[in-house]
Amino acid sequence: MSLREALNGTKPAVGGWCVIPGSFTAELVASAGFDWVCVDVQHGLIGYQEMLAMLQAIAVVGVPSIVRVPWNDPGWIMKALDAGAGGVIVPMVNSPAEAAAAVGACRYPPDGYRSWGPTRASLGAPDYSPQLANRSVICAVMVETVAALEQLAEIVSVPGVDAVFIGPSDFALSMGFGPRTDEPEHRRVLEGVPAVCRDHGVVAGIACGSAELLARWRQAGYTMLAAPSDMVVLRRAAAEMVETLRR
Ligand code: 3PY
Ligand code: MG
Repeated sequence: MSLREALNGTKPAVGGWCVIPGSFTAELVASAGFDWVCVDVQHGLIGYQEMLAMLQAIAVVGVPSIVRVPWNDPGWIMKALDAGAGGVIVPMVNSPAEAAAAVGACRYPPDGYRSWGPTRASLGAPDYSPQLANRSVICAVMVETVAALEQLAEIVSVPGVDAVFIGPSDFALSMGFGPRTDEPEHRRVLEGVPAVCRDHGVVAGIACGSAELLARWRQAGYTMLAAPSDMVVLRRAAAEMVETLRR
């Protein structure tokens, strides 16, 4: 199944999230049954070579992959796509112009300005072409500031924006709250996002720090739901194990 099919299915698509560098953890996360897996090169401790090996490991399992690039940087977006990511999550997209720049980096001309060189992306795909890539690659733009949210309708109207991905922590900071806030106003505003996305045929995604938050955001209408990262899962499980053993 392609990333696009996974995100546009009838059921919400739950994603695994990798911040630990290494192909084995990526393979492990991909094998857990998630609908898609993100390799996080923004806040994850992952460099380009590790990202490549992780994309290979995820592909072995047969799960769609997406890379969160470090920034809205065409060089990084194109390198992640050339390495075979099914799409990119682009941080801190604060205006329609920035969304258009992110989309343009994902699409070959005439739809964008992606440079030709699908080194790994075209492997095993004899029919790979600019048109096919333009149709299949997912461009998810992160809305994670008050300024971006104020322009949400304009951002989702940019042709080629496939998904909006909310960063609740950066959004909280931008509202003047702490990164793990549960302020009603933060929640209320984010609950309004899926309807705007739906009206424009754009997928609504969000990062979820816990299973409880994932259930909350699914209830609110988000359909691209990122589960807590490999690091969070491991840290919590290890702490629980130590606590149980010391009782
Ligand atoms: C945020 O919450 O700001 C994020 O980017 C989550 O990954
Ligand atoms: Mg963020």
